[in-house]
Amino acid sequence: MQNEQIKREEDIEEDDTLDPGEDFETPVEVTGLRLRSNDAISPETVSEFRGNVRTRTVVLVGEQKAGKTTLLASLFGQFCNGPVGRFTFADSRTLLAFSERRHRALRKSQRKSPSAPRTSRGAPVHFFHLCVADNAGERFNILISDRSGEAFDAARRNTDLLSRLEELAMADFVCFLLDAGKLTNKERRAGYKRKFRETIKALNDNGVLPTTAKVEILVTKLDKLQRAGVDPEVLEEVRRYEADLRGEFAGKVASFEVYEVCALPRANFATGVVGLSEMIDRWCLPDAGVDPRPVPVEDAARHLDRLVGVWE
Ligand SMILES: Nc1nc2c(ncn2[C@@H]2O[C@H](COP(=O)(O)OP(=O)(O)O)[C@@H](O)[C@H]2O)c(=O)[nH]1
Ligand SMILES: [Mg+2]
Repeated sequence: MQNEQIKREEDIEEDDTLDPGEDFETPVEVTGLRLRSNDAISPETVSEFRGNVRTRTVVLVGEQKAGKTTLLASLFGQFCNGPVGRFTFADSRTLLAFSERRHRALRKSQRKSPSAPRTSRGAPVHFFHLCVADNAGERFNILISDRSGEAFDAARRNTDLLSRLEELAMADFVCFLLDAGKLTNKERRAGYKRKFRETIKALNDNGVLPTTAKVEILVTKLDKLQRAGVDPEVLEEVRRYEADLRGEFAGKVASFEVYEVCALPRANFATGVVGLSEMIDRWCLPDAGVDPRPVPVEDAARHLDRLVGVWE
């Protein structure tokens, strides 16, 4: 009897939050309990999820170890600590997945420093859900995709594989993570810069970036540029490269901007966490309004078409 009442209360509570679909729940027959798995959202269920609620979709693109998983873990971590800019945490359908990534990003592992788990090569894309609320209580739902960097690398070299990056078709924002640490290495940076540019080019030239998607270059691991002993020439090199990218792609996509971020400033704590609240601000920015009124036709032949001009 008491159990029934608890269950009814749970159902009521669930009704006014997002419906993630049946697939998110561990089957009752397996556990005997109705518990939500809260794991990251799989590609099969994401469109149903997007159908249920107005959502912004952010696709993180970056080679392995660029810092994709750490970025989303750190973003979640910031919301655990309190408001981030003008937003507070409201809900997440992937709490457990977020918490796990955050825990691993911070945990002291056998390595000398903490790190996020490697997103495995064969693993499909997964989505993390974050719902935030602004001061007026308005809620914004964001889905952030994470997948192995090797998949992007393979698609850059073999464009037949581009169609497998199914998350891109849903993207409102495509964020390319540029690892600032790699730009400090004089021997390797030319190759890295070329590959980074080629990835954007492959995605754009082959039409897999939606025409409305905003492209963001996120220069990650800013702390590595700001630690003691970094040659000031490196900073100039980064600025030059940013300008080159802007020159090449700004006219080709809906919007192209470069932002600096630091998700886990372990190379220089003085850098602090940088750019995450601005990032959330951009991702939640309302779309520019679209005027749905018909446009008058000049010298229209039909009376019907002239009406729009008369009403103006
Ligand atoms: N110094 C520094 N290291 C970072 C930062 N973000 C991520 N990392 C490190 O970069 C490595 C790769 O990060 P990860 O998130 O796993 O990259 P992913 O493969 O793109 O998901 C890990 O060892 C992280 O600790 C950062 O802002 N600063
Ligand atoms: Mg990863």
